[in-house]
Amino acid sequence: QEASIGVTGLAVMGRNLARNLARHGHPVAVHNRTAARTEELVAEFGHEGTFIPAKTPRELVAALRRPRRLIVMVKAGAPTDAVIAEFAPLLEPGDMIVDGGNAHFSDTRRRERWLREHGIHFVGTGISGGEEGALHGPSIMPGGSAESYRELGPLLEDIAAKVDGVPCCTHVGPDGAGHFVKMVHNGIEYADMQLIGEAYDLLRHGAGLAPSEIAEVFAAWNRGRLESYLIEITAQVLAHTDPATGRPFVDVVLDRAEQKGTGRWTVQTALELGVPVSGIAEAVFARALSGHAALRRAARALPGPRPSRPADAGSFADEVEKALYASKIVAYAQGFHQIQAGSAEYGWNIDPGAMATIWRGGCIIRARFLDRIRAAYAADPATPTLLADEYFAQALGDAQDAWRKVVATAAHLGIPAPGFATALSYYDALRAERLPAALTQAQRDFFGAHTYRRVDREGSYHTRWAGDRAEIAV
Ligand code: NBP
Repeated sequence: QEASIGVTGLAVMGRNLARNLARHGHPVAVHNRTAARTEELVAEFGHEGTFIPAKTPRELVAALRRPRRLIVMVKAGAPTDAVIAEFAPLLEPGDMIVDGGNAHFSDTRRRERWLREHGIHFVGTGISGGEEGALHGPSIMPGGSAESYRELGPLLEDIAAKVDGVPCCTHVGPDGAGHFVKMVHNGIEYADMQLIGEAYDLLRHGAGLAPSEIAEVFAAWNRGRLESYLIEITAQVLAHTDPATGRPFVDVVLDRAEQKGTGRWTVQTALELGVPVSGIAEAVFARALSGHAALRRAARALPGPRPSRPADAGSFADEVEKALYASKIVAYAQGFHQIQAGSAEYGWNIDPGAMATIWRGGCIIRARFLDRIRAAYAADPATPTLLADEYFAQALGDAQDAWRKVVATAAHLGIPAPGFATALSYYDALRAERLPAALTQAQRDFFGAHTYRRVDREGSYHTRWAGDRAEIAV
């Protein structure tokens, strides 16, 4: 029997994707550098569907029906290049290599270009949802040629998560578009987690609630407009007691958040594109700060404010909910701005509303909220910012008093809330009639003759600051 598709790289992700494919009735050829993993998979889960084990890349390729479809699920970076170099000579024009790892989109662009010269479709694909998603239905973001999607799409849509019967998978755009969008997805995930962390911190150390009480607050929020996977698991984590000590679990975990790099890539790319993703940046920096043990130790004795408490924990929790919702709108709006900017820069023609649609299920940032983003782009596909959408503008307007109060309270109590604060600043900066950028540009002209433009006339000007201060047109 010929396999519909092959998977090489059978660690947690590859193994679960292969099982997902087999469970959906697709005969799947499986291969791993270390053959023991292949044997384990077949021995343990062989009953779930048709697995065709392969000991070598050549055997794997021989098991595939044409055009061949091969998913590579190995560690991102050099291992991906090594695997591509191994398989490419065994493939024929028209065959497809799907890289489901977390590759940097610029690597994907390079690999796509190279394989295209050999007639092979390279489909850099973002896959979100972790281990469980891979098995039960991830959110899938394939890039590559439209032609390859015609062959691959039905298979990928079959194993993707479904929301209201709609698969969480669509063709994102050419070459690196899929991995770019997956990168921004992860960046948004960083921002969302940071905002949730700040909400928790404010309720814990601002309102003095216990983790179990905060768990209830999050569980209640999860029944409202904040309903999402991240809020749901936050409630579960906060309700959990450490079996060894009987203490709240969150209190026995070292307060040092690690990162694998996709958040950092998002910010690096945003800097290059000139897109202000301040929410994602603050989240990446907050994780970095948490890890600087010596820095934190050195600063521990710095004075803080005199202790005081928000009067009423109940109404403060409502205000924090509003601040969280508003800040989340801003963080997502910034992420979607980056997607639109990347799409314009690389000519990908990405439909941002379609991204919101495929993130509604399967992935880590899945949320009811994404339906609102989908609707906003449906109403105005070319909108420069989600904040201008009628629903979001109203939600921000309704939240703003509470949002301001929460940011002020955080400052007053000495509780860091960089995510809430930067989101509010972004909101106020976009609203502002005039920005102090006028002064910045005047300073640039003063020290570097960088020129400026005027509000009342066309053209570029320079003032002779060091001399007679006369203005000259340049
Ligand atoms: P890992 O990222 O831990 O990679 C392990 C796999 O890579 C094994 O199959 C290993 O083979 C193979 N491999 C390595 Br390492 N070097 C190789 C080489 N030179 N040649 C051939 N194979 C090589 O696995 P994972 O956690 O399943 O993730 C797979 C990909 O999916 C990664 O890119 C990851 O970033 C991405 N991803 C992961 C998650 C998640 O939740 N874990 C979610 C979304 C995306 P071996 O068995 O012989 O050592």
